[in-house]
Amino acid sequence: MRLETVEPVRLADYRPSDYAIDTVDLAVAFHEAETTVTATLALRRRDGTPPGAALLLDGDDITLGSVAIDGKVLPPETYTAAPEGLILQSPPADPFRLTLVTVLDPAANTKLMGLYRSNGVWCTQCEADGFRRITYFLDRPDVLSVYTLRMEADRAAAPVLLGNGNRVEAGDLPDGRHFAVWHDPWPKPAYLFALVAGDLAAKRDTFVTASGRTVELGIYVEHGNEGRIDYAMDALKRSMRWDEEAYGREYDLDVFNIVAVSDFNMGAMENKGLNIFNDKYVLADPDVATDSDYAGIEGVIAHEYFHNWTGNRITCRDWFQLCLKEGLTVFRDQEFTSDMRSRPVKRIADVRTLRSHQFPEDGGPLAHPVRPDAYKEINNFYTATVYEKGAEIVRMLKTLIGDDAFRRGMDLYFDRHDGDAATVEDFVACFAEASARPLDDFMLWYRQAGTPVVEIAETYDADARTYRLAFRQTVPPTPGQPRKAPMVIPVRFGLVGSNGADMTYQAAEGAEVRDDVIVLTEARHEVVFHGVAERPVPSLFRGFSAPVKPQLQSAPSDLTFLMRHDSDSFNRWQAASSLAMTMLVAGAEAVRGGATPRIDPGFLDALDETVANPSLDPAFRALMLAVPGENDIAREIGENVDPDAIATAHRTLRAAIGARMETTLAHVVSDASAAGDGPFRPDAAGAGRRALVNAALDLLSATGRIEVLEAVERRFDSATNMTDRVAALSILVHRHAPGAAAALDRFHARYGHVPLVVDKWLAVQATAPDTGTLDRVKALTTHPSFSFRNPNRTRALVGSFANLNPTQFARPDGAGFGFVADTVILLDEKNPQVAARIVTSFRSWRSYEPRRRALAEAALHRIAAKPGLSRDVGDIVERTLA
Ligand code: B3K
Ligand code: ZN
Repeated sequence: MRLETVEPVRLADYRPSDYAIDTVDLAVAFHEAETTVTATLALRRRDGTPPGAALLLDGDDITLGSVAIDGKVLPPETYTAAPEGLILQSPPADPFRLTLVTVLDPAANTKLMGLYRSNGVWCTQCEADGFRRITYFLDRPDVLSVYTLRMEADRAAAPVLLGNGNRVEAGDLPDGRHFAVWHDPWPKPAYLFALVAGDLAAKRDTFVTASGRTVELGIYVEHGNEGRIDYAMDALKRSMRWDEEAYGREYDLDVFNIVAVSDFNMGAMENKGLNIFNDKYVLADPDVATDSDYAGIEGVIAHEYFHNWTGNRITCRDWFQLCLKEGLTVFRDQEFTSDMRSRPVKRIADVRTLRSHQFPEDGGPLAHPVRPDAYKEINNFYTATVYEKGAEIVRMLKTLIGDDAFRRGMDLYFDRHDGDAATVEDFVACFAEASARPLDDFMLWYRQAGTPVVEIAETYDADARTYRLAFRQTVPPTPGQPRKAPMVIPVRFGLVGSNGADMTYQAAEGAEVRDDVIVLTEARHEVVFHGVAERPVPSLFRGFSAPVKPQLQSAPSDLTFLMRHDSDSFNRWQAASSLAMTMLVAGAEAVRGGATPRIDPGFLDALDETVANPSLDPAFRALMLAVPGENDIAREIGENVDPDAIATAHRTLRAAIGARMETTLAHVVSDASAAGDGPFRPDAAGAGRRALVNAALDLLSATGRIEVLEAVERRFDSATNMTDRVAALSILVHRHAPGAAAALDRFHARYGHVPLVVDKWLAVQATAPDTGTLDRVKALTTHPSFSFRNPNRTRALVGSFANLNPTQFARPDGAGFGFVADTVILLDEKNPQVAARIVTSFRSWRSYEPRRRALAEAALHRIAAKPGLSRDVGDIVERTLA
């Protein structure tokens, strides 16, 4: 495919479909060799469609059996059928029933879109455009229909038959076959359709809603995983309760099922009443899952469940509005986790993710607005920008209008748009109405790509007792958007006095200043605070109140002061992070010039004091110890990047922390072992304690002392949970401990039969920062535990290598780029969506130093030149090179 020839779909061209489909009746017959689907669609002209207007249905790789209208088979000359679409030239003027028979081969469907087989289980993935791989359809989110699904299969091969909605009938058929009928009363777009047929184990439970209805819950997994469902079930029930309490949203069907499958392109899918999950986000027990796996399960279960209202009951008019459901639902799952765990720790974690995933996207060739205005391949727009920046926009709305108006706006949204396929304008209008604040200027956040930079300068006038903050914002140019207008930026702030407490002031002018929020609306503001008793230390963008890059030339002493005293935990962490970043950027520069990086002893003192402070949450202390990563430093440097110099600076700082804080870190470790493990609990407190100890060990080992590595090896063998075991393994491998190779073998011997744990084994090896890694990764592609057919395995090995091993991916000889390009070319034949994701690891290629830049560019051109490249990969490569 030559991608230049693919016409983009444009938001400006949106118009409703000519026809509506009120009901869909599907009969699916599963057989080992093939699956037949008989779809009967009740079609009707929409108002304004002239009688006889041609009907164009979407298709993708469809093998058609027959077409009938109102029960009469159509002669072939009355329609045009191709794998990618069906055209009825002159359909009946009155409502009619169109019956389509299609024949599918799910086992051959390696794209994992539409109906496919995962480890013997038939399952579906229809978002964004997979339903058209099952039958011809108006496959767009604004066509809502009521679905009834009848499935029949061999009872032995597929004792479990699940669909959306409620099960209304089931029974036996001759020849060992059986059937089930599912009906979903809620009209929905095709992307929310799902079915599952297979031999699965289940755990059942019930949930009683606030209004007293009992909902049957089921979580289905492959046999052998029955013992790993409890945590997911608990997370589901907590999510259901939380949505009632926080948003007044109750569940609306008699059953809610979750199915975990092992081959899945992304995390999970919110199909109505039948969520289908990547098993990584369901299965857990302490022996196989880490604390971050548990947190991931809790967050994704909540996210998909919350979609029942934000996504399903209110869906999107078109795919440009994707952030309407995704940004909002990410915001809701973030809030859920904050309520379940620690709010500041969750906020820091989310901001780290935003910076590591969204900022590079926003600052590179793939930058796009949270609501894009054109796309060639919609599946490439399930991005950090749509999801994470989309969530930041909702958070800013809340900060701007306040908690109460935000809640009223949400209520209004649910009330007014229930059952609709809505737009971002519909959503924002509810908040403008609820708060009586016009939000037209705020809409820019949806339209303008790029991360705003906010430069800040401060002056204190002791005689006049005034304190001035001068703000200047610029939004960098991004593809297709050379010039930008100023954005509405809420700056949550405090003026911290010398006693560490927030100071009061008498008045503020120069911008809208409300309580603890300054609202910037212009390119420049000078905000003057009157009656300020002493020069304050400014604490700005508390809680990261806007997704921007603040630039304030703070004295290091101001930052260490905030590290110690800021009442806002996020900014305590941010102060440490900013100080470390300044040192790391200068350090990388020094290394390139042949000098040694300089470490600020004041930073080490403040860090030591914080980490030694037993009154602070261990999870927070662990985050304080996590200095910015190599990719973060590269992003900050921005151009002429040399990953090796960055890695050296990074290593030097971590070794300095390990050496200076040895006593404190050793105490952290010994206190924890004195306290003993106790029974494993995957809660925030337990996870925080483990995170702190593992961060301490990691830094102690950065000094390279052999006793530390020996202690880590003992810990590896005696660990009672996967968090500690894999943390130890990673230290051993990444620090080239003498026992590393043997530890890897012992790990595989113990867990080789648990695929999700094999992923950890693959990732630890793929992220080792040494020159032998590439050969090892290549060898692992032929290991019996690895398969390119499985997206989790592929991401664990190749994705980790490309995204989390900056020096080896960007080897100066280009072999890392070359390997990833080869993999993409190979994988594109089987699974274009997964391949396209991997190509995005090249998105920052222009910021490398010239030699690596040329090598990365050549690798990209090699992918682009592959004949028959998928639209998914072609689109990413084309935009990356543009
Ligand atoms: N809505 C799905 C993502 C679908 C991705 C399609 N390529 C999962 C989620 O965001 O909840
Ligand atoms: Zn989602």
